[in-house]
Amino acid sequence: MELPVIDLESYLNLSLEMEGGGGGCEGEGLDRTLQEMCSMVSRTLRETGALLVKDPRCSAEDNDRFLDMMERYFARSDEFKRLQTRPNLHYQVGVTPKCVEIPRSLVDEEMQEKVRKMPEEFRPLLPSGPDPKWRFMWRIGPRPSNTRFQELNSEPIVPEGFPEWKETMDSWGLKLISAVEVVAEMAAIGFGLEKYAFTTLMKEGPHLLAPTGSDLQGHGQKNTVFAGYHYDLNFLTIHGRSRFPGLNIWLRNGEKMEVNVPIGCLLVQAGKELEWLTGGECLAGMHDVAVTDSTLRSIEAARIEGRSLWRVSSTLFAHIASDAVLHPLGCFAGSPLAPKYPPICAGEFVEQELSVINLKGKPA
Ligand SMILES: O=C(O)CCC(=O)C(=O)O
Ligand SMILES: [Fe+2]
Repeated sequence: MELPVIDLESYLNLSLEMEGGGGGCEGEGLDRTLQEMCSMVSRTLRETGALLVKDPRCSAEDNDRFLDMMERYFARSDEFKRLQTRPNLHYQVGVTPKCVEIPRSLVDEEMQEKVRKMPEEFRPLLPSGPDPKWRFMWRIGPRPSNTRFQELNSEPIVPEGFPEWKETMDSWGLKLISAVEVVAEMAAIGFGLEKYAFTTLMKEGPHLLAPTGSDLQGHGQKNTVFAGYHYDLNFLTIHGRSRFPGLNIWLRNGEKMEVNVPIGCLLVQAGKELEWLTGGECLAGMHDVAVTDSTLRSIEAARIEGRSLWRVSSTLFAHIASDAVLHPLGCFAGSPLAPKYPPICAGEFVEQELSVINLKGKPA
């Protein structure tokens, strides 16, 4: 099974035409096409926990510029990178060194039990320790001036020798946010909710651009797990294409699938906040990142071409605003599973999730 690619440009154009008043039969046709595209988004998220999209505002060149800078950064010495760590701020800004982040499957016994019962061909590799990947955290977008969940008051960290850092992070991060907002609108329509049901809740959310850096030179052996089996606790995660494959997702039917992101496309994944808002209609997508046969082939190609052997993901965690209340929305309020998703402030939910993996500052 291949994930379909959703063209956000068609949605943007069609909704503009609709607003322009495509009346009568033509309007109904537009309406139907738009509805079908949105149903495709919600159906794919529900069945696979993931979605491929193409957004003309997020070009392959933008992604490359971001990856080039991050490859250069992660290639610097551990000693240099450790200058950007803020353990006292729970790594909420700056770099998180390798072997600090704890994947949920390492500490969640219920999850481990489920994994053990999975058929062998789809069973993830259970991690034996923290993830050997690095990560850089950079906040994106405005935060509320008045909130019950004040983020630690810290300036963003800019590594020395990277004059383009702020502009590159902000511009790529904001582009990814615009794309994820369109997906959120389409998903809301597809799930039968009001168009802005999700995006209103995302306003001033604690969004984080949080690229990972995995050293394939030092840890390039088959089956090395860079990010142990987990779900993301935020609303929707969006990534630009990585230069090395390795991300596996688990479909709702239990099958495992390696994701192949075509050039110029973005990958979106359903997080736990989306699961909450849909009362379990759309579950948070389980995934991991490991060295697979296709990663090995890409490593070989990169070696021959003399390219960087750092696998960079341009992960952005889009969140629901901390003060907004998570609860099953609209038609999902009456679903039989709704009692599993009682109302809770998104900020409190995030704190609760982080306390399980025992890392206050980890976003997802
Ligand atoms: O490195 C990646 O491609 C994604 C890692 C991941 O799943 C995460 O950061 O939550
Ligand atoms: Fe993840």
